[in-house]
Amino acid sequence: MRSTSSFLVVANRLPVDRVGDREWRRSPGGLVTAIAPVMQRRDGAWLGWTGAAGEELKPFDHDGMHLIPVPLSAREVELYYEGFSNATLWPLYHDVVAPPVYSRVFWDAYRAVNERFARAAADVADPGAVVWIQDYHLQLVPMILRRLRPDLKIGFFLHIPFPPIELFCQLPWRSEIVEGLLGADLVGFQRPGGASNFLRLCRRLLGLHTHRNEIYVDGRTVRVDAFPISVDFAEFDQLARDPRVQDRAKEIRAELGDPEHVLLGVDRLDYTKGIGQRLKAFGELLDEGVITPDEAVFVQVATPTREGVPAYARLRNEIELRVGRINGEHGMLGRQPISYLHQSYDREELAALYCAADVLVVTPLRDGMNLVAKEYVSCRFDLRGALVLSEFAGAADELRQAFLVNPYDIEGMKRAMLAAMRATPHELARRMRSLRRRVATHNVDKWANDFLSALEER
Ligand code: GDG
Repeated sequence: MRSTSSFLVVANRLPVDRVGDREWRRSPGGLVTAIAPVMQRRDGAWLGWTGAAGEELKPFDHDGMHLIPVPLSAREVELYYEGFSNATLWPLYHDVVAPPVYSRVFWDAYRAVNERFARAAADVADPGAVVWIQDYHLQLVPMILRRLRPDLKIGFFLHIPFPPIELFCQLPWRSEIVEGLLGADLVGFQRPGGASNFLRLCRRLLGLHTHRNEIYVDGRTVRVDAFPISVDFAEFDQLARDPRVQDRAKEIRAELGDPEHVLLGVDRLDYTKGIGQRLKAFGELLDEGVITPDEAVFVQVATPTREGVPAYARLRNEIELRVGRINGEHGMLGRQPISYLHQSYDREELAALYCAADVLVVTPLRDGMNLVAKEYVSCRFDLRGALVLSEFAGAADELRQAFLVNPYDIEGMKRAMLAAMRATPHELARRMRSLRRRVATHNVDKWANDFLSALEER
């Protein structure tokens, strides 16, 4: 087996999930789909955690990818992953929509784990290799790795928003994080706003000199830019055209009682996603009699996530209380206005749900991009279906023909849901055609190629 590689991806998780005790399956999702071909072409390797605490595995090959496990103890999962990553950085970077926890114990674990990832990468990178580090879990890796291996080309991409300086500066370890990121040659963000927040922070907090989208630090320049991530348009388009998926979509509508309008939400059960706000808006439309439960049904898939973090357990209770109230007040025997599913589904079922839905409601309070919105658009080859989309999702920069909403404005959301339900087929087709053009030409391959070409130009 190879011991070094010329292309490395470093991410919190390996791109595989366990099936049974010994088998692995490639994780669903665009990131793996986009990067796998590059890995195969360049004989690359992927470093990350397997998802099981305390597990120490040797490197292995799966599905044409060379995978290098980085171990985490149960305590590190609690402090670095659930703690600093998901109870500190996640809320801080999402506009502080939940209060971030600032804990020195979390921070110490975050630093130690970042050091381990950096050392693991340094050990397996060929001279001059390209290393692509992913996301908020690993923001210290670029600088640690640069100190160990100044010969490498290092790129970093942040999948979540980068907050304005006024919020970021709450973080007791703000300078360390910024210095960590500055170890990269290229730092990529989802939106131009994230890139400019970071540039401003470098000037104001560290007094660095910047020119356009470059930062001068220790005799090097670091380039900062926006690279909006996307989905595999062709794959979703093809999946949606599959007669089995189309049949299943019809079946779903029948199971829901063939209402006039099916509204759909698909999210991890996360407090940034605005699930409560959209259900409140839908509930008020029912309360006011503007829509009836015969006419419109809301399907909310809320995939279980981060259940070890207390804020997520609280959110689950709040959402389930709200669903219970609305269904209790407006349901009938055997018919409920909200179908709430705290489960995850395979891709075919997800595509069938997208095809069955007249309106996809995506209302995050803040979201790096939101791939669900782009997946829905990719599935609607029939040019039907409306997208209600929060202006606080990165996707709103590109998907201008959606029904754009402010998720804090409940009246505005009610109006947008109604407008989406009542739009003429002609208007829906016009909007969907334009949305599809954008996603088809800006798919996940383009994202990966744009980032890697920019990195290699350095
Ligand atoms: C982060 C950023 C950014 C969901 N339920 C099921 C399922 N999913 C899949 C969706 C979609 C993915 O999970 C969710 O992606 P999002 O982009 O919507 O949101 P995050 O998980 O928060 O992702 C986000 C993204 O990173 C990429 O950079 O866009 O802003 O927060 O692909 O389809 N997939 C399956 N079953 C489910 O039940 N198979």
